[in-house]
Amino acid sequence: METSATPTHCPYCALQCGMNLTPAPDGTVEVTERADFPVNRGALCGKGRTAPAVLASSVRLTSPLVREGGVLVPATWDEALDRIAEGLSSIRSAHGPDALGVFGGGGLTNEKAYTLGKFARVVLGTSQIDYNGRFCMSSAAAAGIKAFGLDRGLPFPLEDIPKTGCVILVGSNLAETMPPALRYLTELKDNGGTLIVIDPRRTRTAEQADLHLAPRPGTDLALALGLLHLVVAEGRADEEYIRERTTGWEDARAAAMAHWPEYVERITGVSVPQLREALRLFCEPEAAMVLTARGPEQQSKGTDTVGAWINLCLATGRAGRPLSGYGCLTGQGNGQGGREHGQKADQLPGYRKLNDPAARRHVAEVWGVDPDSLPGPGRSAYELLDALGTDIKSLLLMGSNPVVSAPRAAHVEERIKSLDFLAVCDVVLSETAALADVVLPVTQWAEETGTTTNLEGRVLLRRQAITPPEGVRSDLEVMHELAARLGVEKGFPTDPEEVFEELRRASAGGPADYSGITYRRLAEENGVFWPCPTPSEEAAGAVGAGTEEAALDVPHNPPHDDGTPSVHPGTPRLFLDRFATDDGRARFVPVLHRAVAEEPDAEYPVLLTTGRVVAQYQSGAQTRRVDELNAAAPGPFVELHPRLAERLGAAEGDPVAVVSRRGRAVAPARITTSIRPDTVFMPFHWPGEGRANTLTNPALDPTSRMPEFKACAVRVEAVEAVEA
Ligand SMILES: Nc1nc2c(c(=O)[nH]1)N[C@H]1C(S)=C(S)[C@@H](COP(=O)(O)OP(=O)(O)OC[C@H]3O[C@@H](n4cnc5c(=O)[nH]c(N)nc54)[C@H](O)[C@@H]3O)O[C@H]1N2
Ligand SMILES: Nc1nc2c(c(=O)[nH]1)N[C@H]1C(S)=C(S)[C@@H](COP(=O)(O)OP(=O)(O)OC[C@H]3O[C@@H](n4cnc5c(=O)[nH]c(N)nc54)[C@H](O)[C@@H]3O)O[C@H]1N2
Ligand code: SF4
Ligand SMILES: [Mo]
Repeated sequence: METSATPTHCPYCALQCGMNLTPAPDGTVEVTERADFPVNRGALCGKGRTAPAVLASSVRLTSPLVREGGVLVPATWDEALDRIAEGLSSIRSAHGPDALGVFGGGGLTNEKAYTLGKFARVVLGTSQIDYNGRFCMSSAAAAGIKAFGLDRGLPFPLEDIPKTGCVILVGSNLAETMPPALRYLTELKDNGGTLIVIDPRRTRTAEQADLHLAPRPGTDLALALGLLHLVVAEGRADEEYIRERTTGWEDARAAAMAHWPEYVERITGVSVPQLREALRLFCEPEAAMVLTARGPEQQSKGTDTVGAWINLCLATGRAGRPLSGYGCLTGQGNGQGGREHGQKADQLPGYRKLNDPAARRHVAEVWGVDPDSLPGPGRSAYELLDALGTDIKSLLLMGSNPVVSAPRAAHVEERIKSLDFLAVCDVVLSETAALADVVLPVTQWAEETGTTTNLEGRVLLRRQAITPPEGVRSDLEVMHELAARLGVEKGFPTDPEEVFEELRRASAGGPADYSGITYRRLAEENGVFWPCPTPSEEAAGAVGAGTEEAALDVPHNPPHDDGTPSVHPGTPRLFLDRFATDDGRARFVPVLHRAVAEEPDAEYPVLLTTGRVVAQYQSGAQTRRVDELNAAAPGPFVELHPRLAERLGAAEGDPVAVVSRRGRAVAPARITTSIRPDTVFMPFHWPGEGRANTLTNPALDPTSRMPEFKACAVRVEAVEAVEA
């Protein structure tokens, strides 16, 4: 294993680019092109290319740490694990299981996410578990379930994009957040298709567009409704499709009719001719797609906003047809799989609902526990973080850095500090780990095997390429050891493939059915799209048909003599025959525009929106440890329009303060005409004075519980004026 190239995948974003890793004699690891993986065909962004830098033991944790006299000091694994087990049991005895919080991450492999959910429910008995994916694609997930009966980010592979006629990209800066995927949009244009980008900023992605619409942040819902109004007014609705494949059109149509183009122009700042042009480009070709990312989703009305874009697709017959559809560009490495297997507050593996009695029975049987012993749904991510130090007394954190990434971060930081006990598993001493009572150093991507599910719903095998440094253990080993110390000796294997075999059974018959997938298939087929049930289950046409044990005993068989496959091929394209609703029809959801939770006023006259830059990843815990990436993106900044800068008297590079009702952040000004004059933008990758999340508003979407990361009211000040 240590000498030849190992084909594997990047640790970072949901594209999960393929790469080869080769260990060098000096202990470093070389990344080389892996051309056989179709999603990126060898291309990588700078983060993926430099990812091995974070494997070096000089930048990471290699010993457990425990807090002694206020400071973190090295400890043995036994000391550290004992301390966590004691901390959690004493809190549970005093306050009950729901005093134990658990917070996971969409970067964790399927095996880890599955085990974490099981650990919370079976070992701790707590309902108080959620994860950072709530901050990511949860609004799109909620809208997808409402409309289609199923949430898989993209219902088609990326390779379909260049073949469609028009793509509307809503609030995605793909050129910076998934650079190798830009190729699909370039090919679309080369093939004669058109690209429409909707973003308040003229981003590198918007520069590629045939048409760029720059709405005010937080007004995408009105924009989509205005387009739907025009669909009706211009007679562009596909009546036959609406009749045959959907329900609920009348109500959705009536709601849209209240959104006149001129009214929408006033709300969004996008002119009526631009709206008409966008609709023409979308409707003229035979096929078209709408893709959303965090821009429209991270809003306190994100679910309705995505619902409005789906309505547009349904009204024009552009869903569940070849080369047409709505898709969400999921973000984290395992952003898709991480939301399917039970680290979400209301969820059991296989994308089952925790409050569904049949789901509880099925999963409890796989886990060998009484269904009644499983707790009910808990709180959403922000609500959980907000409750720390009140009824939640301890937190076990794996795969997130909320001190930097949570909304209203100063408050969240203060809540975390008020805990009786905090345990963090991480590869580096993140800003959140630095606050812990116990820190456990864990293995990462190249040092362990596991599966992830990329933004297309393609389940992938990440292979171990190198031996981990001495002193670290895997997250699975941590949960195994803690379970044993808390009295659960069985059911927490440390071998990822063994966990995956159990996950197959737990997911069998659920919406995200992985039961027909094996490690062997993943290796041989370069990924398999879910749902992938076992053939017998499919033949029976029912979920959970037959005894699962027997049904799952599928070797990697060659096709039958008549050529039919003996294993399910997986499902690259969803909904072509029917949607995943009871009646097989997609549901229109009637939605009306509403304002952002915090409208600008005299005191806070400007809108702040937040997002990413190409060279840093998320809270920066990993990428801020890579010299090359820091050179490219050394720190935070405030992007603002020359007119706003002039009013402040701020020149390029001058420190400016951005102040919201939650707090104040200071960062250098970056002056550009590419942003609306009424809006400022900050990336959220840094802690400290320039932390964007000091400012953000935790107003939550009523359905998805997504915070409003993309719009809050602020004022911008020249720093001298304040300090003087
Ligand atoms: N370099 C890098 N790549 C990443 C990540 C990273 O941290 N760094 N993170 C990964 C993850 S987890 C995710 S979720 C994805 C996110 O990927 P994206 O969604 O592409 O990233 P963002 O920069 O958060 O937001 C995209 C765009 O939304 C725009 N926007 C802001 N407000 C609004 C609005 O109200 N409406 C509209 N329409 N647009 C708006 C912003 O100007 C921004 O250009 O990226 C993944 N890839
Ligand atoms: N203002 C603003 N805030 C945002 C967003 C925004 O657009 N604007 N976007 C939101 C979104 S979409 C997301 S996804 C979140 C992401 O924000 P976070 O949840 O903070 O995500 P990361 O920074 O990726 O944190 C992952 C942590 O887990 C560690 N880690 C990596 N691999 C492993 C592993 O295998 N095991 C363990 N135990 N640890 C590991 C990393 O070192 C890091 O400390 O931020 C959200 N916050
Ligand atoms: S685009 Fe995403 S998956 Fe690909 S190399 Fe960059 S961070 Fe890694
Ligand atoms: Mo994300």
